Amino acid sequence: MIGLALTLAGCAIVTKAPPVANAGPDAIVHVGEVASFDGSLSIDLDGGQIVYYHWRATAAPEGRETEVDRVLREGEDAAVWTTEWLTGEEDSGEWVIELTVTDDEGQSATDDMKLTVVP
Ligand SMILES: [Ca+2]
Repeated sequence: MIGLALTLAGCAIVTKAPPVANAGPDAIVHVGEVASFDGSLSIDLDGGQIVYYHWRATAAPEGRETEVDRVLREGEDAAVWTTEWLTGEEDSGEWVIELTVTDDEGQSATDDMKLTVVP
């Protein structure tokens, strides 16, 4: 009975848990290509739903610093998306893209991925 009580107590703890963000693997794209992002492996540990995805740049190559903090895509349907623009020569270098997910209880989590644009 002690074991059962501990199990039930454990369940009580996880009935409300924050999500875990997964921004997907680091990626490399060539100039002239689109970039794809996949945050679909993000999960809510208590079985809830992730209701909002928010992607932004947190680091940009030299000369593109004005892009830092720019929101790239957000919304309930923004788990998986592809840029509507082609990368240009000026985008060459390393970017850090941060994904923030929010669950149905308003709790959030972040993860980031590195996007490298090569000529
Ligand atoms: Ca939750």
